[in-house]
Amino acid sequence: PSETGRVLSIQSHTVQGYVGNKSAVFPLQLLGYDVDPINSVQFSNHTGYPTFKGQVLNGDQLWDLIEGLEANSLLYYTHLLTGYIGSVSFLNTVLKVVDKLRSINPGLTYVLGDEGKLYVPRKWYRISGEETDLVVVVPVASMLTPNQFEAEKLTGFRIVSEQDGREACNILHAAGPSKVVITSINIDGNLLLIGSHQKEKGQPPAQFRISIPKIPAYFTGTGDLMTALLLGWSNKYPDNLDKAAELSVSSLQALLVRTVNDYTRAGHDCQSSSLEIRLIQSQDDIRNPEITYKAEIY
Ligand code: PLP
Ligand code: PXL
Repeated sequence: PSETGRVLSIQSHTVQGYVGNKSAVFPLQLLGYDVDPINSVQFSNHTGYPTFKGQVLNGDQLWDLIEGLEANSLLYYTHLLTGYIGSVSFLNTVLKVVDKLRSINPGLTYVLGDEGKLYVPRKWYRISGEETDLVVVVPVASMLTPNQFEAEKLTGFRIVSEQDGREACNILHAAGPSKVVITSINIDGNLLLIGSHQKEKGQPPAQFRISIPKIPAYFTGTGDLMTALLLGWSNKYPDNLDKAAELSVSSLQALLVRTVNDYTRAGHDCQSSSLEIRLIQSQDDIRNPEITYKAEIY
C-alpha cells in the first residue's frame, strides 16, 4: 500500500506528554501523511494530572485559522480528524469546517475519534433538536472510533455482550458513518475490538472482532493514537477494515507492552497512576507493525 493523504487534525495539544494531537500527529507522519495540526487547547499536561494550566481555542479562533488557510488556497485536505470537542461554539465551527472542506474536496473523509470520555457533554446531545441522542457531528462522519462507553452514550444502548457491540455498530451506521470501530469493549474481563464496514447504505455491514489481551495498567492518549492508526491504515486498505484494525491493534499493543516494561524497569507501580505512552520509542512498531493480533470475521 502507498496511498497517503493530507490530514487536518483538530485536537488537544499538551506541552508535556501524549494525548490528542501529541499522540496522533507523529504516527500519521510516520505512516507517510502530511498532517496539519490545529490545537483545540494548549495545556501544560493532560487533565488526568492533579492540575493543569493553559488555553482553550474558541470557535471563532478556529474559524480564523480556516479563513487564513482558505485565503491562500491551502484548504485541500483528504482527511479531517477531530477528537474531544470542548465547547458548543467549537462544535458548531467544526460542523462549518466539515462543510467547507467538503466544498473543496467532496471526497473528504471525516474521522471522529474517541477520547476516553464523551465526544461532548451530555447536555449538548440534543443540540440539533432532532429526535436522536446522537451528537450532531456523527451524521457527517465517515468513520467513528468510539470505545464502549462512548458507543453506549451515542446509541443510548447498553453493551453487555458481543452481539450488543455488533448491534451498536448497526445503529451507528444508520446515523451516517460507513465505518465504525468500537476500539474496546469489556466482556467478562476480556477486551474485544469490534469493527464494522457498511459498504453500501442499507446493506448489512461486514463485521469482525479482534480479541485483545488486557494489560494491567492505565494509559492516557491510547484512544487518540488508536484513531490515528485506524485512519492511517484504513486509507491504505480502504476495503479491508479488518486488516487496518489488525495493523493498528498490533502497533498499539507493542507500544503498550514497551510502555509497561519501561515503567516497570524504572521501579514504577503501573497500576498506581496513568502512564505516558512511549510513542517516540515505538516508531518502528508504528511504521512496520508485525501482525500479532488477527481479526476474526463474523
Ligand atoms: N487500551 C487497550 C489495551 C486497547 O487495546 C485499546 C484499543 O484497542 C484502547 C485502550 C483504546 O481504547 P480506549 O478508548 O478505551 O482508551
Ligand atoms: O486523550 C484524551 C485527552 C484529550 N485532551 C486532553 C486530555 C485528554 C485526556 O486526559 O487531557 C486535554
